[in-house]
Amino acid sequence: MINFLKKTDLKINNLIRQEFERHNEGLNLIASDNYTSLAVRSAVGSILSARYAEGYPEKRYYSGQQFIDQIEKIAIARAKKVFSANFANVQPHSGSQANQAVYFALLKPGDTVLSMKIDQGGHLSHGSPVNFSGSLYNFIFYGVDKKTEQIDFNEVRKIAKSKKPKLIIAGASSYSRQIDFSKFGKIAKETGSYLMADIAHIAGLVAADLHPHPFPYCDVVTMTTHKTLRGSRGGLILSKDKEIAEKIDKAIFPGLQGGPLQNEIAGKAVALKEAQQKKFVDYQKQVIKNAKVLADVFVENGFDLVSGGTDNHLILINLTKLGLSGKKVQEALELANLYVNRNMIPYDTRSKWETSGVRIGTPCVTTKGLKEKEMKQVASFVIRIIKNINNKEIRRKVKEEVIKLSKKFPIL
Ligand code: DSN
Repeated sequence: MINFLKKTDLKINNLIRQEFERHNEGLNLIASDNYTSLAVRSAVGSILSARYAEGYPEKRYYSGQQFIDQIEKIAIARAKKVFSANFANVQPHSGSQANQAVYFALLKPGDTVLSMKIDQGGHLSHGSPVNFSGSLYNFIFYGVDKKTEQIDFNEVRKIAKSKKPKLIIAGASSYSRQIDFSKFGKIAKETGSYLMADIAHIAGLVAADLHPHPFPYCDVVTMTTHKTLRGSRGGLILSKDKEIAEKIDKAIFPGLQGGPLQNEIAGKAVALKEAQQKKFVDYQKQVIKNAKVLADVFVENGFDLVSGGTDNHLILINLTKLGLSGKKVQEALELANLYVNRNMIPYDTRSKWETSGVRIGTPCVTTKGLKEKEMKQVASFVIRIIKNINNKEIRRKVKEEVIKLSKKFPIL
């Protein structure tokens, strides 16, 4: 495939090649990234992108959909099976559009929604004032307990009881602990609210039964398919009741989107088949083990982790006592080919741009094949850079070691 590109567009071809090499000479520790299988990539790069297919299987606007329909039906069936859902919509182009569709289906502008504070683990599309969600709906927030840095269910219940939100959102983009959907479910029942789980980050762990499932506690579940789930880029919406599922289908099309990305849907179907295999479960177990090794080594070396550790695929380092910003650490690590993202920590005193934390995740390096032994090395690379933040010689040495390690585990 790449040979066609080389002939047609050398510039783009070279940039793709360089990006490929960057992955083989570095370690991607960004918690939301992952590498799909070549099978998923083949589906995504296939002829399927040629077609418009507005509508749903058996109810399309254009002819010639017999194979497209079968692919989408398989994706739907697999999504329902993997996540024990009654209904699935596999068409959202992204996680943000999946969330948008749920709001459009269940809410009216101005309705109250209770979600996790963005700077304590929540997501932009969970009510940030600079996002459509925060401008159209009345978002109110719960946070984490100051001491445990874990979700404070007393606070969730208290706010929910006094404000009676139409929707409660359980889900986060930088939270290293298990989310107790049953507790959220109880609260939502008490207050007559809809409950939505956004499992974008943990979808792979849920699929492998290594994190509690959001059903039967939630009415609706959204996710992206390209993070821990290791599928093509896109979103997915699951629901429990027919009435809600029908509203969501209408919200996606014709409400918000036009033609679905059938190539990405095929990639989702392939990933959902892979998610039912034992080696996927083994991979997810390793993702968690690797994150725990990182957490242990950081704690042994005197680092503060938000909530003290991890139950999932990520850790959040609190840099406050080191007097460093997340931005400074992210940039120093990048110079040694170690990729992380700066992240706010609960009750952060620095801005979103600077932050007092960095988020480190294990999905990519685990897909590459790194295990506990190598994760100890990875932790020591990060620690050496942070502890010698301005030392160019140490950075040069670490970079050499990173390249050596990464090259032992090439991506496909
Ligand atoms: N950008 C994703 C993340 O890094 O968590 C969320 O959309």
